[in-house]
Amino acid sequence: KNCHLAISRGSLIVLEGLDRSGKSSQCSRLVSYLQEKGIPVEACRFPDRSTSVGQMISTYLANESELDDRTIHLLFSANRWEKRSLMETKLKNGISLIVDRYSYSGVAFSASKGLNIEWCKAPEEGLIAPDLVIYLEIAPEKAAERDGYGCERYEQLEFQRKVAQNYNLLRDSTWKVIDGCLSLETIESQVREQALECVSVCKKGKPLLN
Ligand code: T5A
Ligand code: NA
Repeated sequence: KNCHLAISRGSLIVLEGLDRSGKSSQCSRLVSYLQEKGIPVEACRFPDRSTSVGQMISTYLANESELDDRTIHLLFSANRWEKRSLMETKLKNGISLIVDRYSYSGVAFSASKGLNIEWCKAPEEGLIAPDLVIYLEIAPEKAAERDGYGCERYEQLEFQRKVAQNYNLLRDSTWKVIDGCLSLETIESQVREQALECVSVCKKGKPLLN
């Protein structure tokens, strides 16, 4: 009898969308749900403001410092690179990761300042590729009506319109688009369905990709 002792790997599931589209709310709901189902899972988010790079980013987002557009772009990317090996270890140990923003945010936001999109993509090359990207689609005008909008640097209507256009250019086969204007509960159930399917495909031995 064949004994496969290798642990099946976890899934890398990313939530993306405009500011206030509901990503953080859905990430925490999904993590709780998978935990209840006994699936090993952890949450992470970018920017990760807990590191020294993350603190520079946080200060910039709060408009408390100024940085050159390319410099802040590379800091956002560095903030993902500093978590890369830990993420790989966790995935290989069977832990699924629910990630609040990833490279797509990095490219979509910086490109909206007029930086060349290919230049923006370059430093992201070699990070672990997500198995599933859930994009919460919302009109920029609708997002602007939500609580807390306008507090940080990029939360401006004109800018968010450009970000939405750039996200559109980044869509690939890993993306599932969900209407972000539905109720929290309706979105939650759609997110669950997509996540469970993804976890089961990865478990069956889908390789980890860069
Ligand atoms: N950025 C980020 C870059 O430029 N480059 C990068 O590489 C990265 C990673 C900070 C900024 O950095 C930029 C993008 C951002 O501008 P952040 O820390 O993720 O990114 O920003 P936050 O302010 O934490 O989060 P967001 O503003 O994006 O909000 P979320 O997480 O999308 O939304 P959430 O869940 O907090 O919900 C917002 C409000 O809407 C309500 C919630 O209750 C809440 O009040 N809500 C709903 N209301 C009605 N119906 C629903 N379905 C709702 N879902 C949520
Ligand atoms: Na958030």
